[in-house]
Amino acid sequence: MAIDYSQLIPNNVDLASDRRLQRALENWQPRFLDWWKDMGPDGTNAFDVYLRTAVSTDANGWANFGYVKMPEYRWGIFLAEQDPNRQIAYGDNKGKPAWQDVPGELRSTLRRLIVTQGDTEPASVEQQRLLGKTAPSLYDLRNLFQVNVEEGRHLWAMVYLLHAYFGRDGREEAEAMLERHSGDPDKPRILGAFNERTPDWLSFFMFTYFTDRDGKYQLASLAESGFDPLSRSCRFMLTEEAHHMFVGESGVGRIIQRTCELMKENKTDDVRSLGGIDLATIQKYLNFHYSVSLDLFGQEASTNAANYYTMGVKGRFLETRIDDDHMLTNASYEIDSVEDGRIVKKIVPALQALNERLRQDYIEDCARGVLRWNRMIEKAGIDFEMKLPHRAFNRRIGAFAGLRVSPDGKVLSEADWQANESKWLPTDEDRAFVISLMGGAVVEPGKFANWIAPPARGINGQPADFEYVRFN
Ligand code: BYC
Repeated sequence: MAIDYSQLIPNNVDLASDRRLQRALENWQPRFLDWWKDMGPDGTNAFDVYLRTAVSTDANGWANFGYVKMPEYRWGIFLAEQDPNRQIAYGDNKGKPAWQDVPGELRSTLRRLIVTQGDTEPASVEQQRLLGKTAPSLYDLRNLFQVNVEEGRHLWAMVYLLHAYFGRDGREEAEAMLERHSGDPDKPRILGAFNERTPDWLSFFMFTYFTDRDGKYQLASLAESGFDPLSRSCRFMLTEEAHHMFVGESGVGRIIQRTCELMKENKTDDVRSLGGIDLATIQKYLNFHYSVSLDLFGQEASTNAANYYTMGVKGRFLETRIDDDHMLTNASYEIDSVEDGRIVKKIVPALQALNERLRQDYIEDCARGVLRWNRMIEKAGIDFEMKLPHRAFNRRIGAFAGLRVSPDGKVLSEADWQANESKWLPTDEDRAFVISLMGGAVVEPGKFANWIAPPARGINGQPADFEYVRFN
């Protein structure tokens, strides 16, 4: 399905046939652009960036690369192709045709989920606003900007749904998306991880590895929604998300590779003195970003999640591929829980455990990349293993919030936690060190900062020394 680029707002939803909706979105567009200029990548409006833009929503629609000034990026409304026979796959409405409009009784639930999803997108752009100033290469700078414009487009995807299906409430929510800001004490973003800072590139790569991966799992669950326009929006967003996780995995991998090179060449563990990031510090950043991202899945036992599923609003990861009754009324699921200050296994109704089940899918996915990083370390002949900490480590949401737990899952006294925290989570000194490595941006084509290895290949078949960003 081709995208109509002749319109002010590119789209594949025949926006021109609904003048009211078109006008409402055209009204929101300049406010979005103002927000981009104020809160988006700082000082970049004149840069020409080698970006990828969607020209159609099928698998081949992504092969379109060219130089774009970011404020001129064609943010638009792209939904995956409609399946006219699509049925709701689970819950009480299983087997009924997917809804093309919002059922009245699900209005506030759906609006809330769409707002929560939408809120994360501009939040991440705000978090990454200053990173361009310390980019380790033009290649990385371009990848950051690609991620940023696509998060902007994901906001458009949710704002379209709010405008098209939720009337005045939806329009107000769309305005509020540009009024809340990451870390703002008065009007913060909705979910915790999106109010943390992303002050350096190690944090950025960890964020795109771990937090964008929450995006993958949440979007995949919403892609199972009985509300078809939401499902179709999320399915297309998932194709964009994959690149963000690639940036994360390869970014962390390249830092590890460089660290291993420095260790081997100089026969020392003291990588910091050589201007690299030691493996122990990388592990601490991993611990932080992973645990903060685990919180994004919500409570282990959640009646909200049970209701979403029963109503047909939010499914499981790859719902239709799961071999069960897709009702779960009699099923149970084992979760970790806390009793008398101890972590214990508990069997709960499967419907209540859906957040935890999604978190489990996510954990297994996270582990695969860690395995690949460990293979690199092993290949370099270095005796160190990156590990995902226990799911109860450093949690603020859910059963483990407030409990002190070590990375290997031991419940600790407050005093033991205090005595060890600096070994497990980045300290102010660690953060200051990592930031100190990231002086000015490396802007010479083909050059890379000392603390990161070049990528295995360039973007779209271009060489590593391609001029991915022109500063003008
Ligand atoms: N922070 O029953 P529960 C992405 C609240 S990332 C603050 O577990 P539920 C991206 C919760 O709202 C994907 N509050 O709730 C990545 C509830 O409040 P009420 C984002 C939290 O609804 C990188 C209460 O605690 N998308 O796309 O089952 C870059 C009870 O909790 C948090 C989505 O999240 C938290 N972490 O689960 C860019 C999908 N967790 O009712 C983009 C949409 C829970 O007591 N959201 N609470 O007032 C959802 O599906 C659900 O809202 C959640 C929470 C899974 C987040």
